[in-house]
Amino acid sequence: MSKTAFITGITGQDGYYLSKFLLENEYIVHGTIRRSSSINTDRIDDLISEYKPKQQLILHYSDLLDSASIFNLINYVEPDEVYNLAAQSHVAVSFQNPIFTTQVGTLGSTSILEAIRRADKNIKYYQASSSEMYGGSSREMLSETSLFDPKSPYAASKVFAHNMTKLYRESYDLFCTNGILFNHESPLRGETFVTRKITKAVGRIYYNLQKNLTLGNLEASRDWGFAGDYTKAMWKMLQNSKADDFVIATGKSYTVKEFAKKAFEVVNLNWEDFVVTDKKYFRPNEVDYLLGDYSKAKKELDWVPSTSFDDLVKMMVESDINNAEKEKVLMKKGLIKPTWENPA
Ligand code: NAP
Ligand code: F7E
Repeated sequence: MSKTAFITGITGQDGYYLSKFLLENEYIVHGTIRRSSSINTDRIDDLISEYKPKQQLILHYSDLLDSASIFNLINYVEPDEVYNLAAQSHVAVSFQNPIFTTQVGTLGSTSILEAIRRADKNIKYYQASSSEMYGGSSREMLSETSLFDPKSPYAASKVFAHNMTKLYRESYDLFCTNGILFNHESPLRGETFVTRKITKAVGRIYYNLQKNLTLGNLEASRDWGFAGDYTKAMWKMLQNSKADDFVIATGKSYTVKEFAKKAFEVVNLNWEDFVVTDKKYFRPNEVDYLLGDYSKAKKELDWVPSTSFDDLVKMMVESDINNAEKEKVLMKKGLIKPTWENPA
């Protein structure tokens, strides 16, 4: 019999890759979308066309801050697995919207855990924890036992949700798992995260739609992997014999500068001719360096990353070259206008 998954945040980057993987593996997928004044399902439109008519993909309006809708949906859907991916996930924006970010991160996860506890203790739960929780002040390889030292409202809310997930696991014997995922990217990454901001600009600069690229701290270093690999790890965590916490990473760290250099090299351009910096993109508090040790996931889940840094950069640049080519045609026809400056 097909399993049923319930995914919050299905319209985000990870929501797309996770639901695609589950749908291809015969799951029935229920996802939550937020009501907004403009349509926000762009990333999953292809999945909707293919799987909604078969009633394999079902969408519901919900917001993590509406605990009644969470309770009602968990009871109505009766899922085997719940993946809590919803969050205000932008670290810089979390300094500007600290209350909203904290409410979604803390109350949202608690509402789901409480709904599961009351509805059915056999439901397996995945919490989207983050490498941001570590704070990144040292150069050590970070594992499940490393200490947390959050440096943003976003990271602090993730630490709370992480602890509640562990607390529900230990207090009520629920299958509650934390995936401590390091940065993961793809052609569907939000355009205000640094990797996608860079690859989008490379495409537009290549087609003369943009002159330069303004970034913040070029020295920050991240352990960047491919989102498609990481969402498979989420699923593996819920198929494991016991609930636990797992670090998912590549074990390699590169600076923002190195990412930019590599991205411009894909189209034979020199990054230094185009990249400028502006203090407005620096954060009130920075996470300097992140490097993950995924050996527990390798040993217990048989998970390893399959996409190299070079392949990830190339995949993203090539996709954004295609996007820029289409954008140029539409712009020439006057069907779209040049975009405003990237806010983050
Ligand atoms: P994303 O692209 O920003 O997607 C976030 C999703 O959450 C979107 O579907 C968004 O809906 C939804 N959402 C935001 N606020 C909500 C609310 N109040 N109620 C319900 N839904 C809400 O994030 P992602 O990169 O896919 O990341 C998925 C999860 O993993 C997030 O929790 C993130 O914090 C965490 N994480 C990400 C990374 C990474 O490198 N990508 C690493 C570690 C952890 P709209 O489309 O309507 O905005
Ligand atoms: O920044 C620096 C910035 O916004 C990476 C989220 O998915 O991963 C993500 O959080 C680094 C930072 O991602 C710009 O200061 C320089 O040091 O791409 P980012 P993030 O903050 O690491 C973690 C694991 C999550 O959990 C989060 O949800 O790049 N940087 N110049 C810049 N960053 C941005 N956004 N824009 C710049 O212009």
